[in-house]
Amino acid sequence: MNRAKSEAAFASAARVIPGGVNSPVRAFGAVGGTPCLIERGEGSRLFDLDGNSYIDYVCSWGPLIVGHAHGDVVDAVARAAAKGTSFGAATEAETRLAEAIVDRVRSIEKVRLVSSGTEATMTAVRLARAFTKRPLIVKFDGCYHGHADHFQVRAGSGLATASIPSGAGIPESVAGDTASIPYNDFDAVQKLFRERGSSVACVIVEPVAANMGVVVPRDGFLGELRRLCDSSGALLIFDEVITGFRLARGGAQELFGVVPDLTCLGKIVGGGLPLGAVGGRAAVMDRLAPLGDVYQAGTLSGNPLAVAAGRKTLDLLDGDETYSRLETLGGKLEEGLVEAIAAKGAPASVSRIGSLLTVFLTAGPVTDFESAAKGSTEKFAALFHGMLDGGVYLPPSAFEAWFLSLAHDDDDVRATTETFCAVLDQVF
Ligand code: KE4
Repeated sequence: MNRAKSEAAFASAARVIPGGVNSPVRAFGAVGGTPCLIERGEGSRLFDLDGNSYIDYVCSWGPLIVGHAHGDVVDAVARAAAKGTSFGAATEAETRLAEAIVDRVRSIEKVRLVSSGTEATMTAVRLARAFTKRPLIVKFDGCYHGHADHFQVRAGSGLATASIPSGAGIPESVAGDTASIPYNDFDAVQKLFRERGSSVACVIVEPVAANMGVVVPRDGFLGELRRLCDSSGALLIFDEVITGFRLARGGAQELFGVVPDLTCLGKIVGGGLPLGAVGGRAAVMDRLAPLGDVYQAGTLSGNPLAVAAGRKTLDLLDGDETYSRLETLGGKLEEGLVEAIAAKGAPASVSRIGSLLTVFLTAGPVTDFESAAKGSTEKFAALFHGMLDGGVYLPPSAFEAWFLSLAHDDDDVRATTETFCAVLDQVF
């Protein structure tokens, strides 16, 4: 594929933007080569500056579950923009979106709108520390909760991709209050609570991990976290920035039947515009200023355009068929990939739940970050570029999820699996 215009444009970007990108995962650091600069998106496809078209499995890392440039979302944003882009004052639209979130997510009685998933998770942890008067955060290796200081301890996503287990610039005095243990490891979490339970403010967990690749919780794992938090007085925080409104109308907590104290949302809730949310029990949420003494603020929190995009996206997900369609399409894609792997006899495996999936270049099973990291990054790079040249845009990292949308169809799945089958021959 000719990507001359992207290469020239990326060189310009790199002169004024660190690494040429405004978020590290967009760089092709782990896979090599020059990132495609995108001209536009339409439905399930991206188009780069050179006019190349790709079936998109990044979907802006999850938000675009109804597809790129959905007419109803674009119209909603345009109508909101025509009335003004930001007021720094309350609007009814924020209330309507908050009501829509409360209606969908059973654990949320009150919700605060913010501008990113990181702000949501930061606020959730601050609330937990204030509510419990304890310092310790428990997270899981390979899970990613945004780039706030206290989360950058053996985190997934871009930190794992760039092999930066813990970011520079974070003093031990901060990182020392974060304990990171293996995901799905009952013994490790029970041991931690035996030894330090009285100091634990919260356990924050991706109810389905998607930042080490997709790793589903072992049976009973989320319930055990709930039990341990209840017995110790710690709060359970579900980071549903990826899973929220994707795995079910009420998120992963609806699917697994475990109720957290706080839920963090992002991505889909903003419909592709900057919006996150933190919600939960009123007794906890009411500690937020101006009611309480936990301070959180944001100039553009609840921005009218992001609220319009998010509300329209949630409305579009309300069709009866939404989640069965995503499940069916995800199942077809998984089936095609598994068949190709079996036909090749390749040491690879597919991990999927609903419209989230990952191809691990290791036979598996993959149950945590250590097993996820067994895949060859060199072979992943070959897979990534083979798929890209075949017109399929995968996340440029072995530690991310492939995202399907309602705009993907059977033709996309067929083209993807055919390309995958051909590329496997180049990889193995
Ligand atoms: P943001 O601050 O990027 O909106 O959200 C942070 C975040 C929090 N929690 C989870 C479970 C997340 O996955 C994320 C962000 N996800 C990454 C990709 N896996 C965002 C992509 C990027 O960093 O550019």
